[in-house]
Amino acid sequence: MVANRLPVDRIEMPDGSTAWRRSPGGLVTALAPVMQGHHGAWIGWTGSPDEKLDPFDDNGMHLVPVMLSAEDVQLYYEGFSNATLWPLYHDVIVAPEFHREWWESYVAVNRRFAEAAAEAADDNADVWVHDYQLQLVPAMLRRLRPDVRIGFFLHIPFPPTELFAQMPWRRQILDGLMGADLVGFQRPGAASNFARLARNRMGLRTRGDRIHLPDDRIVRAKAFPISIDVNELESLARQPETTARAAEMRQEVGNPEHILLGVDRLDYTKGIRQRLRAFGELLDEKRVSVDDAVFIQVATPSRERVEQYRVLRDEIELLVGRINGEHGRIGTPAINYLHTSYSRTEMAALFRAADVAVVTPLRDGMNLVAKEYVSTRYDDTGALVLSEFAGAADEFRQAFLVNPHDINGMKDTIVDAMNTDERQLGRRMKAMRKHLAAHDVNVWAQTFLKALHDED
Ligand code: GDG
Repeated sequence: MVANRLPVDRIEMPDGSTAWRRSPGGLVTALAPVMQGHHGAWIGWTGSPDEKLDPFDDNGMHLVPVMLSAEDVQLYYEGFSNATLWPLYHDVIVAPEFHREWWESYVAVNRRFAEAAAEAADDNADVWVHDYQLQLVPAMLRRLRPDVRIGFFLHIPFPPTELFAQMPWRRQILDGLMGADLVGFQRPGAASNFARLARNRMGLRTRGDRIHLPDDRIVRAKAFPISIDVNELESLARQPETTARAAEMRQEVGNPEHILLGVDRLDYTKGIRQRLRAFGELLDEKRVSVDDAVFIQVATPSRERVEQYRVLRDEIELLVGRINGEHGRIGTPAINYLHTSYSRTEMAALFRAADVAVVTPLRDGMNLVAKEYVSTRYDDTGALVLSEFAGAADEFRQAFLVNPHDINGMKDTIVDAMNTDERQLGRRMKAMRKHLAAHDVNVWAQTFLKALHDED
């Protein structure tokens, strides 16, 4: 496995020493058993700059740290990954910045990851490379180790060709990805964007999901929609402590008839502003009142050293302040805004407390929060308002689908979700839960790994 981050977080022990704890999150949960079963190595950064560590074993996995200097973090990670690729691949919601020194750092760091992978992989190993930070690794690794089989999975969207074409280093990125045997995307549309580039920019022949390279090699490009560890969150949600905590949360916000919930990294792709504006206007128009509806917005701190994220935080906090100032009362704010990170158990309780989950990204590869909310609704209650621009919308056709750019449409749909009767909501939720149960993250990982070995 090759990913920007290792699947562990460092924790400080009381005696001042450090230990490692498995990071939360579906990807790690899904892949840890696969890795343990295969004595696999995981190559990635520890998350602290300038730290040189030898490989070590943890939880049955062999972890191989890749060093990033403070300068690499600034240029490769915060720069090229998060201020060039991230906005470009998310439909240019903010303008991507193109800086040659960021690119040079991206190339150098990708080479470091490829070399570490080349060294760690057994003969004829399967190597699975993850995400936009490491798009050059497949070709670099193939040059070093022609014997290994290489899969690549992109967790974020892959943009339409017209947007991708802005990238000054578009050819190098396509060449990098073409080093893989299998390139996986969240949605079929992303795979076709990639195939179209292969035809139009690289002059390659494509047929179905197969791209034919001049050296007779075949690269396959296909959708593998990611999922979550359904049982993990559902069993947390079913615990009596969680039920009690959810009831307590409802009490704490004044026991309103409707609790609406948003949970996102504080990121401009998530449509937080649009959804809060919609809620604010519903209050302005008296279609909703603070007596019967409260919005809880968890905005997890994210990428705080990147300028665009600081600007976004100010904008959202201005908007929350304005709405609360206009519509809140003592002890009853219209929006409970929480710029912090919660434990998994608190998250499960929040999902249980919420009548309506409002998930409105302007663009999102998948969006796991939508799946997590559904996984906690074991009694088929609750409503999911979901953006058409999230990958999850391909699977959750029974959600209350919205276009987050259309504020009026979003207002109507939110009101509709709040007022739909229980039976109707139950039918919708049941259908979504059925889909989710059959498509959890283990199925995703197994399907990808099997496809990596498919010859046809
Ligand atoms: C990228 C793609 C794709 C959030 N706040 C807290 C917390 N979270 C957890 C959520 C969820 C995860 O973080 C966020 O996942 P998303 O999928 O919603 O979004 P990205 O971080 O942008 O992820 C996305 C994903 O990769 C996987 O391929 O779906 O499209 O952008 O699991 O629950 N978790 C805890 N406390 C918080 O405060 N514990």
